[in-house]
Amino acid sequence: MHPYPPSSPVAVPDPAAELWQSAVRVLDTNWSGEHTVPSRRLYPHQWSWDTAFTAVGLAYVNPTRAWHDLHTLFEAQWPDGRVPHIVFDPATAEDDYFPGPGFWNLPVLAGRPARRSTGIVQPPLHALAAWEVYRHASAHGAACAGAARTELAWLYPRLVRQQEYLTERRDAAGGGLASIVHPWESGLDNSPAWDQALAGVPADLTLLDRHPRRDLAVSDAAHRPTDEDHARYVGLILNYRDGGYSDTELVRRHPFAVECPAFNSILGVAELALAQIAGVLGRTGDARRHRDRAREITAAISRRLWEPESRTFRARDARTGRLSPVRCVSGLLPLMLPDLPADQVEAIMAEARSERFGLPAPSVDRTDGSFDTHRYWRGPVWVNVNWLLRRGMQVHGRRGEAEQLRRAMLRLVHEHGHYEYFHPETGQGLGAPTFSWTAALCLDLLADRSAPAYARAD
Ligand code: 2M8
Repeated sequence: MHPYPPSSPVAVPDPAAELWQSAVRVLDTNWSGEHTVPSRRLYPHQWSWDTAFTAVGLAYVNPTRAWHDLHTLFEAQWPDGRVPHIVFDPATAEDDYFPGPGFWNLPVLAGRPARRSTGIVQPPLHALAAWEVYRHASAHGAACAGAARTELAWLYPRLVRQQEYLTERRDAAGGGLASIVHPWESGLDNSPAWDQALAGVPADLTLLDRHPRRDLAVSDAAHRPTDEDHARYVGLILNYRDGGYSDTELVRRHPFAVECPAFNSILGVAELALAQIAGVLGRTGDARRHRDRAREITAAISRRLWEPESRTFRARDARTGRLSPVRCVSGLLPLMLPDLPADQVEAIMAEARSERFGLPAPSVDRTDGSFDTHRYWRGPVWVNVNWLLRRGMQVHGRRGEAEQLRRAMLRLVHEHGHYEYFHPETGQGLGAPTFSWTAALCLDLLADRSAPAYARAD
């Protein structure tokens, strides 16, 4: 075991104290000895965007561990800049999680990191997380700020390479946005936002005989993706893997390439966080360049992912140019971008308050035929995306709704526990019961520091 002591209890007033302490216990339980896992049974390795969300909460109770988690993730960064969506724990058996390291069968690349990983990515939330951990440390005196600045200096060039990989190699359609090559890259795995694009991907069920599902051994099948979708997921990995994880000519060579509004909004927010980090590191020119990039990404989202008839943001199939017909929570997340045109900000706020969503927002429009109260990203409420939505409300000065959402999330977790996701009508906890990002973000919501309202880039 790594020698970190358990996180120190922090005195906070009731009734928040009970919730705070339970969140800290979840984070301690999910410490593997080398990194934080999302949950012990279902997800026994280190996940990419989970690491970022978890760091935001660890900043309050164990900042050393927050930096350590970011380090272990970025130590597995590929030479081309991609940060893998899972870094495998060598102490965990191959068949404890599917698809494990053997299945990914990484190519030998010059300078490839020693740790075994997957070859796909997840939303690049790490610059924002690093900025939040630094911001917290810098409020605790010069010594803390100095140590945190050293961490930022180590991470900064790696975070920049992560952005370059996504903006250069993943711009499959050439329109200025990154494409995901697998639904898992969105983090919103089985969202109906991918159904139209996935319809063209063969669902070869014989793949499941050769590669049995592991998730169904530890969770309810009614909550997880269907076998058909799972077979498509496996087939997509095989195609990408057998192409050497190359991103050249993706649209021609790979059957799934989609521009997700949430993924690209996070890409834009990462540039704004990098601008702040560059400022702390005294890199004024770089800070300006990051702000320009954020503005360009925002403009591309506004232009390419906006569906004018419904006045909503949708996922766009990079191969066909078609927008997804389903309204999903991912379409609300461009709100995080401070330079989003006012008209689109208003439309997102109206959508979030409407009967289709409401606060906290379910993962899918409640009135859509694909809405499913139990199945993972096809209806349930997730704390992480609502936390991002709340940041968007803060960025645009929507204090009333941001506070309403904060209270709704805390009530959900207080009443039901630190679950992975929640029934969108009853609030019942679903999925893994002691889930890291729910606990970590709960700490941030309890502390309720006002998020930095990134100034409009000028
Ligand atoms: C879920 O995804 C993994 C695959 O990456 C899975 O279903 O096995 C998603 O909720 C994803 O967003 C999350 O990062 C991961 C670990 O919590 O679980």
